[in-house]
Amino acid sequence: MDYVPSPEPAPPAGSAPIPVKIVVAGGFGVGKTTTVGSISEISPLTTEAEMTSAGVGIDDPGPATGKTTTTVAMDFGCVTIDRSLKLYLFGTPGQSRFGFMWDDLAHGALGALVVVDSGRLDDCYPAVDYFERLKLPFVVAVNAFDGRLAHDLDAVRWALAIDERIPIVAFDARNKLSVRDTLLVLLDRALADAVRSQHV
Ligand SMILES: Nc1nc2c(ncn2[C@@H]2O[C@H](COP(=O)(O)OP(=O)(O)OP(=O)(O)O)[C@@H](O)[C@H]2O)c(=O)[nH]1
Ligand SMILES: [Mg+2]
Repeated sequence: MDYVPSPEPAPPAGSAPIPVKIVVAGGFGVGKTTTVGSISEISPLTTEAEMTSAGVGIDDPGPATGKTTTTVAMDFGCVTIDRSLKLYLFGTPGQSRFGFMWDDLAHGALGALVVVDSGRLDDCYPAVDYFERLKLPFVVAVNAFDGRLAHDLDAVRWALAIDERIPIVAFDARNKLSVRDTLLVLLDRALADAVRSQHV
């Protein structure tokens, strides 16, 4: 008789989903707050402050975003993936002067979504580098501003020297399903890393 694997045991009726912390990180103005807001099933907590003339020449969000505010502490939102899993999303500030907050926000996280704007790769390298050094599972999510990428994914991987084992995907930060699919890639990645570490 053929072996039939037993199905995943369902969580006991009424049990709460397991909470999992995910960081949404990346450079200035790449779409982190938008990402958290698109998927969150609660009204996201944001800490936006008006950008002032003091940031001119320092904070450049690119020509076309119409960006007038920036995150000064964090974004927070959550999304239930299924009966057994609920993700708590913590968005980082993007400006490098708030970099000291990243360690706290990454503490205890299962993984990170590193959001990238393919038109401003210079701003994106530090985030990739940070998570490589932290050894936290991460996925590089290239935000297709206005539905297109300034460079294709292979070029972005090359330019940011992203290891071939790190997944890189294109997504739309304003689209809930696109953000969900990207988070699922991250969960797959984190699970694969956890399984691999059990076998070494
Ligand atoms: N056209 C377009 N605009 C976008 C997209 N994603 C974000 N934006 C806009 O880009 C700007 C920056 O988005 P945010 O989500 O605030 O970026 P952020 O990474 O949180 O920015 P900081 O917190 O300041 O680092 C906002 O004006 C958004 O409305 C996109 O996919 N397409
Ligand atoms: Mg933000």
